[in-house]
Amino acid sequence: MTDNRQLQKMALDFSNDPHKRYNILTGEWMLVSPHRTKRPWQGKVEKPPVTDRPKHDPKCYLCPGNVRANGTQTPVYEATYVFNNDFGALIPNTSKASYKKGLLKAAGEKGICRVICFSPDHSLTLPDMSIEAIEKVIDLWQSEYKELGSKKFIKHVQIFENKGATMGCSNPHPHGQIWAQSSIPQEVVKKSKQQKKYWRANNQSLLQAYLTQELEEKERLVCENEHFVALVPFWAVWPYEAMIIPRRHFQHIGQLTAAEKTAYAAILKDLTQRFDKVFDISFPYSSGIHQAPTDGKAHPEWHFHMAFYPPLLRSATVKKFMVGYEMFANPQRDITAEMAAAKLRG
Ligand code: H2U
Repeated sequence: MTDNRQLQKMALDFSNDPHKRYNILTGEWMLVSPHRTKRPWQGKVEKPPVTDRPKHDPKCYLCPGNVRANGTQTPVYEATYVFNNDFGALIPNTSKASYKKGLLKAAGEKGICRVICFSPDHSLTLPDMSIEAIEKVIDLWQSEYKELGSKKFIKHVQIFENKGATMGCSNPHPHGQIWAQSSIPQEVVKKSKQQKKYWRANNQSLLQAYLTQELEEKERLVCENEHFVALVPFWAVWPYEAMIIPRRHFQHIGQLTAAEKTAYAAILKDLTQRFDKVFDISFPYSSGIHQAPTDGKAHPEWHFHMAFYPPLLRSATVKKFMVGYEMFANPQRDITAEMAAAKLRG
């Protein structure tokens, strides 16, 4: 047998061989190049300056009692506070007309954008907050999903958080956003399609089956409690990408039991605390909740989950950029999902 044929017969070594991995939720492939972690340059390990933030910043528009850009006064709220984004990317009163001319297509998009303050305390981030305080954030996510989702023209409610200046976040006050819109955005369309296909063929949720396999294999698990598991998905593209999956199959945040709500708050705290320990800084990320669209249809295939995409790679100051090959071909990563999970577990 030639050397080449012998190589082809050998099993894949995830920790050394360049390989592709399949994302079961989107149906897309990504590239893993673990051998590159052995290259001599491992990046800087400097700590950025420690930023001590006051509990109340008179210049912060999200702090209780302060004034927003449009002159509205933020009330003296005690736990959470939500308001319509003054510069929303989507607005409710706009044309829904569609446009088609030759090959060119466009369509009006209606929506509502909101900003959610997680806490009146300017100095905190989610991992610093108590489980009880995080539960109040979940309460608000639930009521917003319900209220916005019940509007006839809203087909999808995207709840997310951009944390840290590295992620383009404009204000360190603990906050997240909601963009609700009149069509289903494309990441959700992809995930709906993949989950539906699996549900129809197996009468089981795709993520339920995936979670069962990950709980057996263990190497990508980060932390878990009675109702939720946090893991680095097999197909993760961001260095410390993670996903929170409920053990029970339910479609949306409105279906959490009281015990599940507490467990969800606890795992949010646990995972985000682990992130902060990776490089000993407040870890930047974008996180988002993926759940059933609010288009009035039943979505038995949907399995609620939350994804975290943190950009930091080698240190507090070395960030991964999705550029070059990743813009023109596929996402790619060097450290494997298994290495990242081991670091987050540790
Ligand atoms: P980020 O910091 O996550 O980008 O979000 C803050 C949002 O707050 C941003 O979308 C809004 C911005 O439009 N905002 C207001 O609604 N009112 C203000 O007075 C300032 C910022």
